[in-house]
Order: sequence, then C-alpha cells, then structure tokens
Amino acid sequence: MGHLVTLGEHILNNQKRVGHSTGELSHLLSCIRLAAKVVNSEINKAGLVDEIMGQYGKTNVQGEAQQKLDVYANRKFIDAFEAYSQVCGVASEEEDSFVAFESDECMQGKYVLLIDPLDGSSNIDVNVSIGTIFSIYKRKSLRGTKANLDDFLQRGTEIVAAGYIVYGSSTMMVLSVGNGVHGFTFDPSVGVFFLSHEDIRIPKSGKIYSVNEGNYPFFSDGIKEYLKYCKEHDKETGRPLTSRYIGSLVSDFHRNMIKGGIYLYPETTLAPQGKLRLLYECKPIAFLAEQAGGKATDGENRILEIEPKALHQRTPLIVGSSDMVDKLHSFL
Ligand code: AHM
Ligand code: MG
Repeated sequence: MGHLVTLGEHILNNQKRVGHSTGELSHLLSCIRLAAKVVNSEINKAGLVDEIMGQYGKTNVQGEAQQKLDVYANRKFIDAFEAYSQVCGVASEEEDSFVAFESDECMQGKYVLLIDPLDGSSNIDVNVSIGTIFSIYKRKSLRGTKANLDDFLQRGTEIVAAGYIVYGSSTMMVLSVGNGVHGFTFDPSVGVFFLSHEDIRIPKSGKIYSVNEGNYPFFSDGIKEYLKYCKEHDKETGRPLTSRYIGSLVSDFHRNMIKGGIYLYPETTLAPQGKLRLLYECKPIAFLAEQAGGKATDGENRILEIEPKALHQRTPLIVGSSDMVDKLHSFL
C-alpha cells in the first residue's frame, strides 16, 4: 500500500512550497481541521441528541430561522480561532457583525477569516448533507491593532485560501491555497483527513444543471430560456440535461465539480440580489471553482472581482463547468 497523505502533511508541504512562509496560515488551517472534526462528530450525533435538533428559537441577522447546530458550529469555529490566535478577526454568516479579537496574540494575526459555519442548515433535520464554507484573507489594517470592516470587505481576488467541509455520506474537506483544489476524506476510525482527491479539475462541460426551479415564474426571461434549453431533446448536444438539486450549496457544488455541471441561484423578482451571500458563500465557492478550472459569475461579472459593500451582501450566482457557464451567458 502506498503512503497515505494526511491533511496535516499536505498543509506542511504547502508551507515548505511557499518557502518564506511563517507557518501562520498552516496553523490556521490546522485549527479549521480540528474544529471541523469537533463539528463533524456533533453533526453525526444530530439524529440522536434531541436538545441540539430543531430550531434554536431565534432568527439570524437575515431573518432566517437558526437551527441549534448552526449556533453550535458557529461557536465552535469562532472559539477555536480565538484560542489558536492565528486570525485577528472572524466574520460569520451567523453573526450580525464581525468579531475582532482583542488579545495581543490575536491582534498580531496576519489574517482574517470569513465563515458560513453550517450552510444548508434547513437540511439538518432531514439527514441531508450540509457544509461549512470558509475563506482567508490577509488583513488590510496594521498588525497589532483591532481588525476593522475593511479587512473583511475585500475582493475575492485577494483570497489566500478557501475551502469547504461537506458532511455527506462521508465527511470531506476540499481546500485550495491557490495551487489547485485538493480533497481530503475523513476516516472516523482514526480521526484523520486523508488526501483522496488530488488536483480536482471540473470537467469543461457536463450533464447536470442545479437550480431551485420552483422559482421559475420569478426568473428573468434569459434564465427561463436557458432552462428550456436544458430540457430540450437534442441528441447531438446530449440534451436534455439531468436535473439535480439538493438545496445545500456545498453538496450541489461538490457534485457538479466532480461530475461536471452548472449550479445557478439567479436573481428573482422577489429577491433582486438573489439569495446567497457574496462573502460567506459565493466568493469562496468561486475561488475553488476557478482553481479547479471552472467559472463563477453573477450573470455579468466574475464573482471574485465584485467589490463588496456590506458583510451580508447577497449576489446571484452561476458556477460550474466553464463551457456551461458560457452557454448560460449566451442567453442573458
Ligand atoms: P442557508 O445559508 O440559510 O443555509 O441558505 C443557503 C442555502 C444554500 O446552501 C442552498 O444552495 C440554497 O440556500 C438553497 O436555497 P433554496 O431553498 O431557496 O433553493
Ligand atoms: Mg449559508
């Protein structure tokens, strides 16, 4: 049997590759790895433990019901980041504002981290895959000071590292530090993430389209035409395409990245900015898509180039195989 590479080794190898690295990013990634294991074990118990199932009785800043596991994951990640002192601040989809850590060690931190601790959380109660999405940026403010809003409102082109954890039929961490995308599958018997998917490339084209088609009446004419095109019978171009929609961005994106496909959450007449959050969901997913050879846009602009104006800003998202994204654009 060949040598299995662990996520820990991969992080260290990457640190060596960068040469001048101080190890801060490696420590930060190790912290995410650890917190992910803790959250994973809690998620796996979700069906058993009554107290943490169901709604927490609160809504988050966007007015959506927060599930208890959201709250749990949010706390676990933020506490871990504070304890590891590798970031000066965290912005989370579950918090109204960003958290600027105040200890001297944290304020020395070079990075800020943005996180959606449990995405797709409406799926928790029905045992469907959910995910954690994160991205890391170098701070803009001076080291030794408290993090400020500008540290978090950076373009996606400034991302240093991004990834997600998908809590699916197995738990996986998919990560990019800017040199391709690599996937690590968690082996619960030894508590270790092993490299299982080296250098993931999104096929240039695929058969899958993923969209909440219940929103059809509220889509623009261009999107409606595109969806008709997906369903037309045409032998030569292999249509109709296959429709797959879980309602968990991480899982929908992950499947499409492996198999080839397109995910879209366009603007609607009811939600003119779409549903998904630019900072917590779309930019990290766009970074991974591009690192794997795919594309991500809001229908007009490259997601990574959008200048964020607010922490909880929303944007339409079209992401996946590059030829499929181009094809959709030809309808807009
Ligand atoms: P959440 O952050 O409240 O969990 O919502 C985000 C999720 C995405 O994972 C998913 O792609 C999308 O919302 C599904 O939305 P809809 O139910 O409108 O199809
Ligand atoms: Mg979310």
